[in-house]
Amino acid sequence: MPMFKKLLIANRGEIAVRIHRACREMGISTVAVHSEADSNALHVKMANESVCIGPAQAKDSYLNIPAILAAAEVTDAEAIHPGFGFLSENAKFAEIVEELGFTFVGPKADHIRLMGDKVSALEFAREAGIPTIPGSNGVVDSEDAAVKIADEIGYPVIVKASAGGGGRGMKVAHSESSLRQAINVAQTEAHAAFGDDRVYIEKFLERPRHIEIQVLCDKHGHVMTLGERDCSLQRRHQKLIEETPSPVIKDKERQTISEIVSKACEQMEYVGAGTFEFLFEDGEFYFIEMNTRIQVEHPVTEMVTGIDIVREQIAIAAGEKLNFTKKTIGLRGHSIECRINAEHPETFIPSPGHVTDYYTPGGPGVRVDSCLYSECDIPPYYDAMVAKLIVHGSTRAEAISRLRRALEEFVIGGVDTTLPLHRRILNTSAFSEGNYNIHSLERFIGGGRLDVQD
Ligand code: MV4
Repeated sequence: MPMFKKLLIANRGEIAVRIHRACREMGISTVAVHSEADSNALHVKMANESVCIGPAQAKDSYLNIPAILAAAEVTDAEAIHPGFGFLSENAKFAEIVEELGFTFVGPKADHIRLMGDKVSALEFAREAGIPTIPGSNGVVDSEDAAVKIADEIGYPVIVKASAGGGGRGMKVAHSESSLRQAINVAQTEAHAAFGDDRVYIEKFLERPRHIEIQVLCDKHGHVMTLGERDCSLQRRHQKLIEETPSPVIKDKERQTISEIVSKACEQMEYVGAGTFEFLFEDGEFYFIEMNTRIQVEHPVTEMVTGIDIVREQIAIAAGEKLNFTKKTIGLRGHSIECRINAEHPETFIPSPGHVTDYYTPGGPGVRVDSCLYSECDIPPYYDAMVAKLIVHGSTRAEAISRLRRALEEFVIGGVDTTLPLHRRILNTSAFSEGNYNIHSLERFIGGGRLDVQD
């Protein structure tokens, strides 16, 4: 299969810019799509062609499947890259794209569907030998069934919606009575939110870290694992800082879990970029979900592997073979990413509006992926993330020094941003020591310490 001549980018913001960059380096012409609110957006200015696909609200534009397909049709695009969010994990969209004769840059629709349903994802993981958290091993359909399982695994337990994921539709229960209530509330909420009331339960892990493994798989059965990312520093399931390697993962642990996910990918004949999400506690990995899209935090993996993951996604979609000699790539140095949102650094109130000044840091080991430019406007309709600052160093200590320095240089004027919060986090000894878990950031924002508490 020859490489695409033209690719449509079904997204906006920094990831649309990121995809454009990969395309240009591959000699591919790009089509941007945009809402009426994004006519002056950077991804539109950069693209070789652009098509307005509807009003500002995402449901009328970036989620408008007929409009996006029409844009691909009229511009003669051969492939569609969905980025992240929006239609990236919509199995129906992937299916229609392919039915109409375009190439979807991503996995097969069946795999998107399999992983979108958390009960089926867990069932697959268990069968493939990926470690999971003790629990119901499937749907729990009554209070009594839930109580029976909780008595076996012990409290606390967590009730999760099968159609949820990313933290939506979860309830923790510390006793039989709270579990009975949690089951009912979770089922009702899941039915209302997703039209699917199936829930399952797991032992609740109290102090885990969030560790994820990046994979790349081609259409010829080749699988590569690209190490882990530690994404434990999050607030309300929105990650703020990600790094690789994780300060707590030993080489042997990485090797073992990488081999397990690699075999699972081979077994399912997965295609494209994917991420296996784990909770990691007391030296053990527990699978929670798989993401079948490019992720926001992919650049830290690119910095330590030297692999352009977006380029590989496109090459894989075009039918090329991964041309790496090792299944598990060597990792060089350390990388950290700060997600910079246009929101107040303490209240997190969104701060859309006019950007008056914009100066990005540079120098050794510094990368900025952003959709901002001086005098641009940040529309109020979409995600608040406007820039990612990524650093690389030969050691974790060097990466931290570089990140502190780059955060000092970064100027975004006219709107509130989370830059001051990042500067504060980078000045804690807990971050320097790598001493944090999934709860640390929320405590720190509440005025407490970042350190893991016992
Ligand atoms: C858990 C858990 C503790 N124990 N499952 C939240 C998002 C979703 N992907 C899974 N999540 C969790 N599942 C068990 N059995 C704690 C969380 C969790 C979490 C996980 C990753 C990153 C941030 C988190 C914040 C709160 C709770």
